[in-house]
Amino acid sequence: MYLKIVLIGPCRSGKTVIANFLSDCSDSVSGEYRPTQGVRIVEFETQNLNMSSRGLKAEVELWDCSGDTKFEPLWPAMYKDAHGIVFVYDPSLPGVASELDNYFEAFINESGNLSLTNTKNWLVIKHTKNNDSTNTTLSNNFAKISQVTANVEENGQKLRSDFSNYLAGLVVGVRDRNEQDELNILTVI
Ligand SMILES: Nc1nc2c(ncn2[C@@H]2O[C@H](COP(=O)(O)OP(=O)(O)OP(=O)(O)O)[C@@H](O)[C@H]2O)c(=O)[nH]1
Ligand SMILES: [Mg+2]
Repeated sequence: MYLKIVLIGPCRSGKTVIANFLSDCSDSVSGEYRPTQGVRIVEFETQNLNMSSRGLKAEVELWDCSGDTKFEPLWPAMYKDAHGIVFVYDPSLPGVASELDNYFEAFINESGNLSLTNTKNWLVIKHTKNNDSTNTTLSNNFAKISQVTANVEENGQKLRSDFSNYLAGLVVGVRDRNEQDELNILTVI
């Protein structure tokens, strides 16, 4: 099974660091900030997901998107045919709540991608890079979404397992939808 997942959120929130970590490209965080130019796609296979998805493997295509609005013309390519969306934010950066609302509007409300309107296919990662205690409250758009807190350096294992649970849910959802599609075809025939 193939899954396309979009990673979006403000600049400097750590999307590239998280994408590298989850795809096993890198376990270390280098201090140098290199903004993603447009989008970068990393691919990996899921390993052991949880019980409900036992036996199901997925090829994950993680779209590590730039948070810069100058790349807005690329947004339609980013959300097209995506199965899931992961919002990443750093609560210590200013203005992130309204930036997240902008992505929400474009990727969920206006994209026309039905998979992305299903709250089960969303994940919010609150990424705390340092021990800054500044906090941010997200708008009501995000009230129903499961939110996890991550810190790649201090507890990468937790991020891996939270992400794995999210993937397991996606895999089961996509499988059920495929089965339903097959049933629908059979009843038409
Ligand atoms: N110490 C520490 N630094 C981090 C961590 N995550 C990200 N950083 C740093 O924060 C900066 C931004 O991280 P990126 O992952 O490049 O941010 P991004 O969300 O991909 O940004 P754009 O590509 O511009 O949208 C870089 O300098 C990273 O090294 C972390 O967990 N710990
Ligand atoms: Mg990046």
